[in-house]
Amino acid sequence: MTLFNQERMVYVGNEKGLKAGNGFHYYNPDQVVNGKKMSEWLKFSVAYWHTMDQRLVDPFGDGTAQRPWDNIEDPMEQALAKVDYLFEFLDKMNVEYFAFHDRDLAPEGNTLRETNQNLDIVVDKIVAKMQETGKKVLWNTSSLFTNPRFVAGGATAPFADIFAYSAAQIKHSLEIAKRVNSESYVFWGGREGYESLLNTDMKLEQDHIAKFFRLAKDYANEIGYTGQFLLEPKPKEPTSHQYDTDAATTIAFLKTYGLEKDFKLNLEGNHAYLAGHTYEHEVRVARDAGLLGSLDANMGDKLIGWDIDEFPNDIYEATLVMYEMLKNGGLPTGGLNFDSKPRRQSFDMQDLFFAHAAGMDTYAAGLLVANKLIEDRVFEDVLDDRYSSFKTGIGADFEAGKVTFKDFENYIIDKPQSELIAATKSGHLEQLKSTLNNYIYTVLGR
Ligand code: XUL
Ligand code: CO
Repeated sequence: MTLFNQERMVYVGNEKGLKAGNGFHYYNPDQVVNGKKMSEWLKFSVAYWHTMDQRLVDPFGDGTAQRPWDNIEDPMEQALAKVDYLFEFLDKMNVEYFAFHDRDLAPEGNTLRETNQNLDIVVDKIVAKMQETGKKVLWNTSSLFTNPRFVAGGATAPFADIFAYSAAQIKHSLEIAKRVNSESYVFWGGREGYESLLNTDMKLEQDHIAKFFRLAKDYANEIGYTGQFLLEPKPKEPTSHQYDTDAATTIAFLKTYGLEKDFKLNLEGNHAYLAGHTYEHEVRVARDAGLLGSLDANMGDKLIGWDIDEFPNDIYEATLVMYEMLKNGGLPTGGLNFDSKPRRQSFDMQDLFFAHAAGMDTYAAGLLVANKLIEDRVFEDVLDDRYSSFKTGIGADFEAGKVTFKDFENYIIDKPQSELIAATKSGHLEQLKSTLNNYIYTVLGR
């Protein structure tokens, strides 16, 4: 069985030409960057739901892609064949990890018991393939949003039976996480939000989902599953108001309910756009809180208002996100999961291959540039200078906790405007952006 007429992807650099398609141009897995191999910094992961299951639908049209396994009529046979294709794809792409929802893997039955039985058959095969190949699961998750029973949410549903179903479904998913040794376990609250306050008890729903998360963690502890729990923020789509709107909201939720020791964040590029933030902003917020877990590496489109899950190709964004990742000391239990799909007009099987390569090269290039920026202390020196007035005088006294509002008043009250203006400095942003561009050109031009 072969997916592509393509050879296994290896690093070729740019010596044989600049046109993409014949190997990685920047992703060189064994190249050492700041003491670690690129493959250790960049734990790339293939998303089962996109790469195996997506047919490239958009909100106005059916899928355009046809996959070879679509021709297998029996749903379980098809589900089992997809596992073979996935492992071949991982091997050809030289990607070590994958990620999945429970429902990506196998068809549902009429009861949860039947559904679990279908799922377990496929998981058995996945476990065997993992042992054979050494491939790993970055994270798994559970779909509490696709089936109509989740019309009003799963863990925030106003219906106790649906809440019960959700809890039982996650229980089984955690058992799978233990079996496949997932490095993290993700919750994306697809329908955990609301459309209108007119029929929503927001406080009750949030209390419920917080208790749900606590029960999930308790069960993980009970069965000895030690992967990192992650919440994945998104501001809207499908509900108008998702409870996990952005990194800051999600951190506030975790702290409100005392869950911050057990959860970190999985941050996605396109979700940041939808929240009106840059990707690097979201990653910075999580890093500053010590809660950066993993990255769903994709990007949005400023011209389109919905979540398009585009494969990353923006070197500027990738550089700034990799800067945050390096400053975080890496992502101990996380990686870069391509929650991404080719464009609707890129429907060939080969496009799956090109799309992943584009994403991997973009982040590899971003890593190289970010590492050089840090080596040269480009932003660090700027920040040291910009905040230097807090290192001496009144600023240092304030930092040491020695200054009251009265002291500030005494200190400042007679200073003339000219001295206050003299205390400010230019931010030199254009020069700094030009420096950033120079680093991108120069590091990648080598
Ligand atoms: C949806 C999304 C999900 C999560 C996993 O926008 O990002 O695919 O990553 O449920
Ligand atoms: Co995602």
